[in-house]
Amino acid sequence: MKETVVLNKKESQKSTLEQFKKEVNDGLNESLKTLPSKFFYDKKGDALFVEIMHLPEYYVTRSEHEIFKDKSASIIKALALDQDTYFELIELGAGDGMKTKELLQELSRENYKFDYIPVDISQNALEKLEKDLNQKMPHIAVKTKQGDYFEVLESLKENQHPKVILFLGSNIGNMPDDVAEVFIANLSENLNFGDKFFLGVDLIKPAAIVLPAYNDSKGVTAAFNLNLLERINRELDADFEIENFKHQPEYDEKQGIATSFLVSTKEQDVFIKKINKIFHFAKGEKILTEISRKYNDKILDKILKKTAFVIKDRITDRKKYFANYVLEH
Ligand code: AVI
Repeated sequence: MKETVVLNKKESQKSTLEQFKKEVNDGLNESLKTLPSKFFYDKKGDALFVEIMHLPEYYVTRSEHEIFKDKSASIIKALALDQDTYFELIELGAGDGMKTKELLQELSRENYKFDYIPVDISQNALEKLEKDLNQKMPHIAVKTKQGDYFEVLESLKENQHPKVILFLGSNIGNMPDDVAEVFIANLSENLNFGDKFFLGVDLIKPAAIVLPAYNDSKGVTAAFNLNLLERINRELDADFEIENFKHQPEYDEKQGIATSFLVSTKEQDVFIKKINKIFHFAKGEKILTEISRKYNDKILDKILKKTAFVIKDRITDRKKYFANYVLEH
C-alpha cells in the first residue's frame, strides 16, 4: 500500500517535470518569449509571494482583507444565505486562509450551518491550514480537498447542498480574458442552480498606484520574477545568468492590464540541458512572465456574458481599490 503511494508521487513528480519542460520550451519558442506565471510558485516562490503580500506597495491583499475584516456581515447578507439550510463554503486555492477566517468567524457567530472546504493543489498548504483552523476555530468543520479545482467540484456536484465558491486575491487576473471566460464557464457547469460564486478582483486604477505594487522598493517582486529563471536552472539544468536579466513591469491604464517582463540586458545564449536546446536572446529582448488584469463592472460583465453567471452584488474596500463580486448561477 505504502509503495503504491510512493510510486504515485514519483509518477506525478515526473509528469509535473514533463509539463514544466514542455511549457518552458513552447513559451521560449514564441515570437514574444513567454513563461507561464503558474511556475512562480515553487518553495522559494511561495515564500517570496508571502513577502509580497505584506509589502506596503502591494495594496491588493490588504484591500481585500479590509473587506473581509470590516464587512463580513455585508458579505453574508449579499450572499443571501439561509440560516437554517446547510451549505458548503468551497474555497479554490485557499493558501493560508487569512481573509476567509474573518468570514468563518462571522458565519459561526451567526449560527450558520456549513462545512468549509478548502481546495488546493498543495497537500502541504492544506494540512497547515487545517491544523491552524482546528486550533483557532475548533467548532468549524473543515474538509480539505487536494487536487484539481474542477475534479473536486465535479465530485461535489452530485450532492444537492447549496454551494458558495470563493476565488479570492484577484487570482482570476492572472488569466487572459478568454481563459478566464472558459474557467468561469467550467465552474458554472459544475454548479447547480442558485449556487453562488464570490469572486475577488483588483479594480482599475491609476498607474501611479498599480506600478509600484509590481515594482516594490525592496526588490521582492523582482526576485519573485527572477526566481522563475533560477527554477529553470535548478530543475531543467539551464545556465541562465540571472544578473543578465532585469525585471520590468508595465501597465496599460486604459485597458487595465499590468504585465511583467524579464528583459535580457545583453545579447546572449542560454542552454537548457533537459530540453537539449540553446535559446538566443537579443539585447533588450523581453520574456513575458505574467499578466495581472484589473477590472470594472463592464469588463467583468463582458467575461460573464458567455457563462451562466450574472452579477448580483459587489462589495468594495474604503478606497475602492478592490471588489468582491457576488455572482449568481
Ligand atoms: C497571485 N496574483 C493575483 C498576484 C498578482 O497581483 O497578479 C501575483 C503577483 N505577481 C507579482 N506580485 C504579485
